[in-house]
Amino acid sequence: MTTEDLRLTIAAELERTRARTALLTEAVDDDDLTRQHSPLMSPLVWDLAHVGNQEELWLVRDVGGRDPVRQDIDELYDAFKHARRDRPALPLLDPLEARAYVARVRDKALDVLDRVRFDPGARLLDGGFAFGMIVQHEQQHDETMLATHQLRTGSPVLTAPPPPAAANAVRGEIFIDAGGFVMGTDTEPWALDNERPAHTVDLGAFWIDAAPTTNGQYAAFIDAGGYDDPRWWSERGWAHRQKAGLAAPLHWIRDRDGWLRRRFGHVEPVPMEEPVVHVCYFEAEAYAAWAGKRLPTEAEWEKAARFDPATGRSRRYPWGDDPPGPAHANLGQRHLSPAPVGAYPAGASPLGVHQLIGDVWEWVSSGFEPYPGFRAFPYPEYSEVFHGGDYKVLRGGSFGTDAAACRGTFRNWDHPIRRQIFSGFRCARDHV
Ligand code: AVJ
Ligand code: FE
Repeated sequence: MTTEDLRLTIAAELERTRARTALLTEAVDDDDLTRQHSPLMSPLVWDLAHVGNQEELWLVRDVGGRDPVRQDIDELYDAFKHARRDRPALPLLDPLEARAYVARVRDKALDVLDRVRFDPGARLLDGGFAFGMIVQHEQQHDETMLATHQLRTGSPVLTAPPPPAAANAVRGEIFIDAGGFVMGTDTEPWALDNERPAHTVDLGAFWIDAAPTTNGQYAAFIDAGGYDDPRWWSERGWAHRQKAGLAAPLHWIRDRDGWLRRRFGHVEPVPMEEPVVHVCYFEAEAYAAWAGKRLPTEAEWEKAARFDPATGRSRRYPWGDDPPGPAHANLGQRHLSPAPVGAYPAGASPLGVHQLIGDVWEWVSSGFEPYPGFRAFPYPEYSEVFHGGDYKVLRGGSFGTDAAACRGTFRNWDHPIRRQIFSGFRCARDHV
């Protein structure tokens, strides 16, 4: 790509991303923007100004070397200074001020983009990385804001066409033979520090489900008394299940003749062919044990998603190296729910594993730890400070994840009790 093409690509990505942010923050009134919809989430107006503040810090001040726009508010929008539950009480910018602030920062960032030289010697700019990082950061907060929308009560404000139907439901397991594969990347230009470096991992043979666990399968676990049987739960999982009173995925409602769910303000029957969403790690782990299986490790998940047995290469995505299109995966808030299993045959891996990318984030059994040779870049607060903490990895992105923030190598993480995120899972088992 020429420098001019890179500039145009970045400008288009920044603009496309800001349109999503605008949609999520203009769909509700000022009261909904400034109130807290859950103690787990920031007020939407905090996410909005925080996105602008990160853009100011990295693109305007660091890359551009420009004077600060609003240095006085850095502290308010530093995620490490104030817990989410405390953010509504801060003297935040109001919606009008926040919108003006992010627009002012964007003007300056675009001016920096016009003049910047993408010197391959400057690691922060190589391949446009700093801009890519800021695009991904905003998209990640957009997904967080979408989760806040899901927690908001009241009538629906977001609309999108339903996801595609499945011509053939996908069932069963896929065998992945023993052998090494390359995990992580050195070449993906916008890959974040935790996806690097590429390294070979040797794995034994295993089986992995061809599709994520569906609502129907999960409902069978509930019907079988899975939530009341400590045999299926880890010790921590059972303690949490008891304390939190877990009995079904978040947003499910028991009805006389089945299950309903609340989805972005709509109440509807739970679609049994869709991947289950809004379950925590402990619920995923319990379901897998009940099914006589286990969760895949992070390496197993990535091998299933990227390894091409014909070439021995690791692909960027299950379907190949092309960026995600609408036929490959349910990404980018194009739809406001996961799609039924089998809805994306064009997105399957060479071995026939479906819907690894998009639909639901998939809990894996691994904790969030650095790859061998990891180096924090460009700042330890993105990944490094979370290593060794109480976090489980999630892979593959959800219907609310943008393609810019999703790859075969992309790593997300959260506390094992969290389920307000768009989290589901698929099962695996040893080959015996
Ligand atoms: C990688 C999704 C866990 O949302 O906390 C946003 C991404 N980092 N701002 C998060 C992130 C800084 C992060 N996750
Ligand atoms: Fe952030």
